Amino acid sequence: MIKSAITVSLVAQAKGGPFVYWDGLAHAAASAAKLGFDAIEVFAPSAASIDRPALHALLKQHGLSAAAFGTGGGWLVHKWHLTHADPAIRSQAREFIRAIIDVGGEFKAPAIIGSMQGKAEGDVSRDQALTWLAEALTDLGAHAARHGVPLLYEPLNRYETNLFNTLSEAYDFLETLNTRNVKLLADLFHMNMEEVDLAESIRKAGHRIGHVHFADSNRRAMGFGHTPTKHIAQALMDVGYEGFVSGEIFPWPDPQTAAAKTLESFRTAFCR
Ligand code: LER
Ligand code: MN
Repeated sequence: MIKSAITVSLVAQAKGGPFVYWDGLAHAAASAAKLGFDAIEVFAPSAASIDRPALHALLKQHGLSAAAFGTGGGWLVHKWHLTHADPAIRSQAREFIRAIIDVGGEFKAPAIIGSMQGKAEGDVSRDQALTWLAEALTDLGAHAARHGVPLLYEPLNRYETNLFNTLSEAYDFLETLNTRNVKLLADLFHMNMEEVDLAESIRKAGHRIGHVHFADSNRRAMGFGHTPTKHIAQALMDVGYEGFVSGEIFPWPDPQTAAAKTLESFRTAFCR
């Protein structure tokens, strides 16, 4: 069963970014449940900032799950990432993510490595950055496995990273790791910029896809841009995808309209 999710940001520094709800976990859970979502995806400033007992209670009260936990707060708040030239910063980035994996594990939800992958710049060559990324993903992927959840690696568009921009490049890289527990996050917004054919790329990545960010071509709710939703949904169903399809989008024209449009497009595309 493919399930629906919608994002909530608890990170003040992310203001203006692609997250739907901004007014805390209680507001997000109540709003998402009212519309009929299966889950919420949480973007928090740190593991410690997540009120776990409150989140457990809210999810239970509203009949929701946690779909995933973003780790990009480590970049936005501290400017840490996994391929930074400074070993102390790389290590802080890794421990920041490890702590979010531990919180996610408690909710049976994976952590996402998106902006925390960093990029090759200055004296750091791409080869060097990829060596550090491989070490970090192997370590953190094995850590996530102890909780019985995968770790999600997200290729980003060229303006956000020069490591991997497409699913197939990232797929080949993940195949070289000493763990099978790192899955791909297919963000349809990034893919719209970088892939030749989104549905075909999804078919090729197949079983490696562990999560989907459901965004239209302009990063608004699916249905507010020109992405061919039906083809993409068909490809996900054909490869037997069973995870969450999560609206990581701008809250345009307002959060509840964006969320409602996401769910309407989700149901049209997947519930047949
Ligand atoms: C994170 O999921 C993402 O898609 C990046 O663009 C960071 O915002
Ligand atoms: Mn994303």
